Amino acid sequence: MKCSPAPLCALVLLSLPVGTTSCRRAGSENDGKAAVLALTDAPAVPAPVTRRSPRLDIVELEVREQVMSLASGVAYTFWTFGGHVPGKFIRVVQGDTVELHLKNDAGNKLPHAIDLHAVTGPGGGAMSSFVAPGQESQFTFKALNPGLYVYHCGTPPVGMHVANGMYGLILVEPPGGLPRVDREYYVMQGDFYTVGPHGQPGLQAFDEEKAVDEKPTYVVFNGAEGALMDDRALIAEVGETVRLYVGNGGPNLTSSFHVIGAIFDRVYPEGGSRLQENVQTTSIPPGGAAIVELKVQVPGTYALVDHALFRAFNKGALGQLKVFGPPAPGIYSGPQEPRSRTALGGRP
Ligand SMILES: [Cu+2]
Repeated sequence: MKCSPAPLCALVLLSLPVGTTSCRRAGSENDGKAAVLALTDAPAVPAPVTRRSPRLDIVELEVREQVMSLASGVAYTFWTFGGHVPGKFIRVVQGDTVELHLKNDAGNKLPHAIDLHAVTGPGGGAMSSFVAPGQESQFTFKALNPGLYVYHCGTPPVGMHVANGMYGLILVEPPGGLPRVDREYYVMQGDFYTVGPHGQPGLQAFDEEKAVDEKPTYVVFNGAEGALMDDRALIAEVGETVRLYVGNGGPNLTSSFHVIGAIFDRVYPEGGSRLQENVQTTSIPPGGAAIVELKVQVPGTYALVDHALFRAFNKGALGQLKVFGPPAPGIYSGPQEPRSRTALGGRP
């Protein structure tokens, strides 16, 4: 066995399960034995995997309760997996064994847990991972089924923990990985419930009655109004194929996910294995996900929306995909000077 750097290897061996003899190397996918996964914050996605052989993946998540921006001038106390909403993106391969470590920051007020929909086992890991502030829990599961799965907090009241932002995605790729694309992004919708009305500035408290009534104040992508707008928009170049890993944390609303001016060439509905083609709007339930792919062919700005449109234009479920490159007038002209029917050879 060869390890580098040596101090890391020594540290790693101390904490590996019995029978494991490999080093833990952050982000490495080539030794086929074990690695600490490199996790990403949305909209970034970890690098694609090409492995065909399973290994041990060590996932380290830390719960943080922290005040962040929900909208311009609006603050909210989010509960997070890793300091952002949605939580860190986890990428493994079918057949991998995942050793999940959940730390609950000592500065937090509440216990938390994680229920991953990629787990086959009671509670999706929620009871095994229940952890008090300042403590760490651990459990291990085998990623039996490929697909795109939601994870979320499993501590009662679960609805409230999820409403405060405790959700993310785990992708279980088939051996060898998904077909290659040019760009991949991580987008996750969630609905939020504040005591103050939409746009009221200042620190806003959670409104349980609105949550129970399923009347959100905000519906957003990636944890905040404007998280995917302007200089934070997703980007691509003409001719590229873009894959979006789209999740819905809810806790209540089903998303009618749509990109205005684009057609999804391929969708894996519900994050499953079957392909659907040529889709305008895909339905993503709370606790569900979809993989959507589109080849961008005309430059410009495309709006990502929940096509329940008052959510998009009045509650925040609006993002942007900016496509750069040469015009493609054969596909889309842009504004034209109207021609008369006479000029077209028709009768006036
Ligand atoms: Cu929680």
